[in-house]
Amino acid sequence: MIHRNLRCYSTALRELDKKWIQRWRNMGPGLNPKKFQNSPDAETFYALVMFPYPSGVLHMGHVRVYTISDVISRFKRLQGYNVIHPMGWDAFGLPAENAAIERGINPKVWTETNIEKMKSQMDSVLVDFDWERELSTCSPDYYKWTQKIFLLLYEHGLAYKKEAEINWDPIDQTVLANEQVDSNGKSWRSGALVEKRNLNQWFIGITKFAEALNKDLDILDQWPDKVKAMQKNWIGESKGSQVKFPCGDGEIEVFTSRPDTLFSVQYLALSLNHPLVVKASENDSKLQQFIETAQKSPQDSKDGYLLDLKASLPIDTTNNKCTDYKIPVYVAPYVLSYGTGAVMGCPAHDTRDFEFWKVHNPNYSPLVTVAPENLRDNWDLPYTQKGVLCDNSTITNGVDDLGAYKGMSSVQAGETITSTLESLGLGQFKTNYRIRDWLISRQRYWGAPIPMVYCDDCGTVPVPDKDLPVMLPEVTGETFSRGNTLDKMDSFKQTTCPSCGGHATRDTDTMDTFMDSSWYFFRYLDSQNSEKPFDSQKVANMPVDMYIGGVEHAILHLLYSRFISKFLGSIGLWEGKELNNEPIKHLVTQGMVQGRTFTDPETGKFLLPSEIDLTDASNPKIISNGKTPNSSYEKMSKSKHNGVDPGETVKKYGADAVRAHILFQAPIEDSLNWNEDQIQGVDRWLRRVISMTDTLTSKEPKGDVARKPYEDITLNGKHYRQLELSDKEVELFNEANKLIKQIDTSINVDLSFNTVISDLMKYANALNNALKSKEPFNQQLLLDLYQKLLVIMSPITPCVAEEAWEILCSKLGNPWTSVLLQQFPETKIIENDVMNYNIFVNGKARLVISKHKKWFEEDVVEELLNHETIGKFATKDTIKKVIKKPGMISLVV
Ligand code: ANZ
Ligand code: ZN
Repeated sequence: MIHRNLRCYSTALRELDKKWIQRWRNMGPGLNPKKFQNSPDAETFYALVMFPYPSGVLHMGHVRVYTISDVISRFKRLQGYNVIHPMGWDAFGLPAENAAIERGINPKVWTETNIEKMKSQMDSVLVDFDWERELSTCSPDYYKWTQKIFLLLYEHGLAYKKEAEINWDPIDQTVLANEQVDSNGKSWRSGALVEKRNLNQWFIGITKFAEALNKDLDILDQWPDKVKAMQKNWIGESKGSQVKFPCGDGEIEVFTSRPDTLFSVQYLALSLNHPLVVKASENDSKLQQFIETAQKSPQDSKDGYLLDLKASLPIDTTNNKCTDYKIPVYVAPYVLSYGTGAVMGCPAHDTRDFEFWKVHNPNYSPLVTVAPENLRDNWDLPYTQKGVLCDNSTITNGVDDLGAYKGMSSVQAGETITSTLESLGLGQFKTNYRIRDWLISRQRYWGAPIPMVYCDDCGTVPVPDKDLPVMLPEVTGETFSRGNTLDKMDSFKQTTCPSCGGHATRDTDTMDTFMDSSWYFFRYLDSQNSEKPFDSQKVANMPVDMYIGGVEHAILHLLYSRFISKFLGSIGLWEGKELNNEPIKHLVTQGMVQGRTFTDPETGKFLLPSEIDLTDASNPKIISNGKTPNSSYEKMSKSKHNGVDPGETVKKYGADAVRAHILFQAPIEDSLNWNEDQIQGVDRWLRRVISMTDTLTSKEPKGDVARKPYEDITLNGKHYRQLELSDKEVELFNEANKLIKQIDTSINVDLSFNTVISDLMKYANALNNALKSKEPFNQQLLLDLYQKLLVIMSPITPCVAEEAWEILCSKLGNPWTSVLLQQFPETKIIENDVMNYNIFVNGKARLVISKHKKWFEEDVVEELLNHETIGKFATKDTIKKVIKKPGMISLVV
């Protein structure tokens, strides 16, 4: 009798984990809750959790997010859905390659070992994934299809090669990702000052989808606003005009969001790689020097280099001194290479332009052409708001004469100016996007090879489908040295041209790992397909119903996933019309797990837990000197000594308690401050729930209590015709049902699991009080409510629920079937149906009895005549008339 051992509960709860993991695993297919499916035509719920990088260690952040998705999945299954809850591995990437370089381990072996470790750690927290759908992005039968998707992009003109700037580490002779360059512009590994180099790289044309990616954020009504705002900002839609400034024989085209400021232009600025700059630098060594320095060092927005070029305004207003004014042209690193790579400088109306102008032309004041409508109010330069077009007659430093434009509002002027430009062939309305095409080439070994070959005769040739995948060659630790590993492996690099059969070389770069993760949620639905990435029929359950993961992926991963899904939809690989080919209906971002962090108040050094005396948790002391350390909650990390090992915690308290604790501590979007003291409360609750089986089954059913009649009720699927409940019982029944209803809402509407746990605790308390109460409670009712409690707890604390369920079954002599196979209980509230009836005989009140409120509709006379009090005043023969109303029966004799 395991539950008796629960006095020493932490050991016993841990034993429950082992017992049930074993039992569930060994159950036959029909009964096995892990394999359970609701009826085949039940609705499907696709619960997706961001797949991890297989680092080999599961941290508390993982445990939190998997617990959330697991609990949601289990609830959905209880509520009749067929749930898809897959897991896989985002297995390409740098750490594996670094392990190979540092320790000579084969990245593949390293990755596979880590996957096995993490899988068993996931098991130990009872997370129930569909392992038959498992995928790993580094396995050839996955990356074959990543390569195929690349080729599809290429076929549709959405993959192209272009020279691009990369971060080059001159010591390690390798390309670095932006994240590997620190804030001082140095390599994270070698410490070398990182250089910019131009390499021929593959780009994916995400900008062609910019408009849709921006617009469709509006239909994602179940995404956090915060995430949508970040995506919007990243895409950076800007409505404005494209304007051509005549310059020499040609024109310089700029994009501006403020065409109304055209007449305030005092200079133009070009990006470092603008074609005119490239041309000018050919015989200008000073300019070359300027460009080189600007590329190396972090960019100062006030840097500039004056070119030997003059431009003029494209529109001539009468007597406008601007047209005489020859506009200087600068090269300025603050102008980025997106849009047209050129900016019109309006010192009076733009802060950056104002600062730039002050440095380069301190003697010329900014030229004002837009001013607030009410000039009497104070206003400063730069005046960056919209307003009214004004000239010198109204403001100092204004333009001499704005002609017809004078007095127009910014909006009106912007439209008029752009239309005029359009008629002159010197401009147009334009929507611009800040997002740039996606550079996917990585000079790295551990990634999916880019399936392209280069032939002297045929040029760039895609690898034909029949030759996919382009396999990563096997390596040993020694294969790695400085530079690009694949580029140095001739066996890989040298190949034959698929088109002419002559000699060719392979592309030796691999793809950005965001390519791997941009489509994995499709593959889960058809993970064994050896013919194509996935079958359109098989992915009918897309879009994903709920996607749970970290907010750190709010921009890139989610944007790339949305883009690739839209692309795959646009070429008919799947049917996602319902949501404009958006892959994710509901996005949930979970908060961080933070650990208690101690630092020395004098040195600021992070202290080890072993250096702190926590006898009084609210008043910690540094053991060595008795001083009070600074204490805070911060993101768990090794360097801060504030991490908590999930394995240890599960060993100590059992997985159920850890899961419930995690959910209980904070709403899922908030950060969770890990405070183990509070697991005790959860433990007590779980212990109490199991121990209730004792009282429930040992108590003699108390009969013979005066009960009030009650209509039929259905409990736990069983129908009780004559169950009679006392007021207290109705109260308990109603409380339990209200809580169930509330829990249902918390799960399905609010996603508020901390309140689910507190409601379950309230429920258990109410039941426990009833069990302990002197007043008798109907045994059947208590059993039913208890069973419902276990069913609702089972998604969160499966072992405790299953254990109690089994004990109950055995004590009641019922055969056991897993609690995990039950259904979420229906709820019902019993209205208080009982009321007092006044019984009158010939107008005199003779009796008060409590009856069902509909009792008066029945044939009450016979029952009344049999009552000893009424029987004294009336008999069958003397009755003349009966008046029946709710609460009142009047007999006239
Ligand atoms: C003149 C002007 C006057 C501007 C003014 C703004 C205010 P958003 O809407 O954020 O995209 N710009 C255009 N291309 C650029 C580039 N390649 N690199 C850096 N800056 C660039 O911003 C659009 C504005 O950013 C444009 O409008 C342009 O400056 C600048 F009172 O033109 B504006
Ligand atoms: Zn060829």
